[in-house]
Amino acid sequence: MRKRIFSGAQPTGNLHIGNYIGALRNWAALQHEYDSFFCVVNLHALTATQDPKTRREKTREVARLYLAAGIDPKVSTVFVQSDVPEHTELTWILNCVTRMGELERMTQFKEKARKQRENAGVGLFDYPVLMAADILLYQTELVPVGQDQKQHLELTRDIAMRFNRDYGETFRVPEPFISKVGARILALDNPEKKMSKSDENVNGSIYLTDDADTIRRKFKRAVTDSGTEIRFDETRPAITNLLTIYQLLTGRTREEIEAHFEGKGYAQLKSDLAEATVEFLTPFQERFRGISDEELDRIFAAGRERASEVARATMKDVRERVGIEGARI
Ligand code: ATP
Ligand code: LTN
Repeated sequence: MRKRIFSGAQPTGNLHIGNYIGALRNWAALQHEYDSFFCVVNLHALTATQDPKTRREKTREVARLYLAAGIDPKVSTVFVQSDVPEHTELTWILNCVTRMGELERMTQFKEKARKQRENAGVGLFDYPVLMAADILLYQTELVPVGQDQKQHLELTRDIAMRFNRDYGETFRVPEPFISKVGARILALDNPEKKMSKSDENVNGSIYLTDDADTIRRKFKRAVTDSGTEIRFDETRPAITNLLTIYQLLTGRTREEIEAHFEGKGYAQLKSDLAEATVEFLTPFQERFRGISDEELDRIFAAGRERASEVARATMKDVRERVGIEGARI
């Protein structure tokens, strides 16, 4: 049997090139090697404020972006989290083996709750447990994600190991897959933060649906470091970020890129980067627009069926392990 991968993105905001480079790109590359599950995590999106209509539309949009990024529904299972109720059922059971202290240490929760601790939703606090349930339900081997999800993956592993210790071998303990280059693309307006779809400043991100003029304008405004040399240099995060985007969208090597920009200025880098991004996103957006509603419905229906099959088998085992199989046998 092929080893499994599972990953997902939230249908909140607009997906950006950071999401593509850090996640979607790797999913598409790994799908031929692994039995792959790609989920639109709309239950996670409930932790963000969003009206139901937008949530519904974004769920479909995110799935279309998966497909545009090269995820092939004939090869991979593409589905919507809320279509498989086992995700929430397992979350409850895992809640009972997860500790408050573990969730309190999650940096994403700390950042998102900020000073609003008392008013933060319980869902936001519990978010990593739902994520653990997503992963463990499918007996996942590998989870391709960006750097920001590393801590959540470590928690998932701890929960799996604790459950296995207390109730017997039930879950496969997953490994993160975080690529060495591009796992943390930085915001264009502030290289101290990651590019984020919940950032209110839209100029910090290149969205996968941005048009050519918007892309050119955003890169033109991008913050740069002091100095003039254009090369990969850890001590100059802004330039290195722009070069990394260029590297991963064009597929050129670092040496080629540094040679290409030798003696050139920041303006040239920004304009070449904008053109490379437009060149990449033009066919991407054509694929995105080319997916009909009917096709998407068929993909979701097939995905739901395949995902449910695996999720039900895991839940049957889990229910027995914890002794709640009851009348459902
Ligand atoms: P938000 O910033 O609003 O929390 P997000 O941009 O992190 O959202 P998610 O849906 O939570 O979006 O993430 C989808 C995937 O993209 C995850 O695997 C995440 O690690 C990855 N990712 C998100 N931002 C970046 C980034 N700036 N660079 C690389 N990968 C990223
Ligand atoms: N928390 C993730 C999204 C996510 C996920 C998952 C990623 C939810 N469930 C399972 C990998 C595996 C994020 O990117 N913010």
